[in-house]
Amino acid sequence: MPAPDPVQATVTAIRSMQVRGAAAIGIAGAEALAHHVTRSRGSPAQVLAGARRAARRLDASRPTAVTLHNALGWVLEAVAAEATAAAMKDAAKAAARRVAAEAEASRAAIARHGARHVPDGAVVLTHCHSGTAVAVLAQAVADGKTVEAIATETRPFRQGLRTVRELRAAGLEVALVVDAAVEHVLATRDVDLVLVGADTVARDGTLVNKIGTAGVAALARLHEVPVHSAAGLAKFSKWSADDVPIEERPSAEVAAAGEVPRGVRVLNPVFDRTPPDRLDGYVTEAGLLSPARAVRRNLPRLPAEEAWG
Ligand code: RI2
Repeated sequence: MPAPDPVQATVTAIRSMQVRGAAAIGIAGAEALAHHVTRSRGSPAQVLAGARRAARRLDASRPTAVTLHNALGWVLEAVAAEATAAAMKDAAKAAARRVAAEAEASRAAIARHGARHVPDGAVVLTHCHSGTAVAVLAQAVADGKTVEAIATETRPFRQGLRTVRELRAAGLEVALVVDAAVEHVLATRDVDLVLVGADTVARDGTLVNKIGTAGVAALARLHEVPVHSAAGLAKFSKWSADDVPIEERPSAEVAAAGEVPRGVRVLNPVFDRTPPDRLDGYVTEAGLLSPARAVRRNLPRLPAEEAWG
């Protein structure tokens, strides 16, 4: 029996949301690409061409989160810089290891910086599941603070259930609310901070994140509650906000067959765009920065598009 194709296995895992969360998708993509390169045969030109084809297949599996595109770009850059097939294979493996190590270091740095902006006794509203935002809140508790989190359910995939499990295990007081309760929560509770993750930060500082984020941020502005997004280098992108593709997932995630009458379309856009003027800042590896400063700092560090050929 032929060995399973590592690229197809990862594409399937990402498409089916077995692997989800922007950072995790990037790490999985880089590993699959490196695995593919180590198995490829032929001349250096053939290895590079095969790597680019595999990278394009992986890249299409979740179009919105730029972490995948960036991670694949870093591996391609490393492969393209070598002159022999053997060196390309070593470089791909090393680059994938670097992507994973940097993602871990990035999360730890963001947790340290972000926790400083979570006051003792704070009530923090969060949306969807972001491993990075969870790390910030867990760090605040590890620093000795008492923190209460209110997490949205996040229809239709209900990532909020994972958020409440992880936050509770980290020692926070936790409440779960349906997405439609956000305004009521902001109107009736002293919420100190809205903290979310990021899938992509566009070059004008627009945050592309789980569907509903833009509305949560608008309501937070109305109630004068600061909004932070936890976003490390791998989340930044040279794309303009309008060029960030918004993934549409299967309608069955929203309504099962037969639940709506024939002729009714069920739309399932899973991300939206929050303009930078609705954000107080990005918590990055360098601390809490305004959207403009965060972009200025991170844009020059992104992989060059030329690596894609
Ligand atoms: P971390 C998630 O998307 C959420 O939108 C979350 O804010 C983002 O990834 C970042 O997650 P999905 O994969 O990288 O659940 O902080 O659609 O873990």
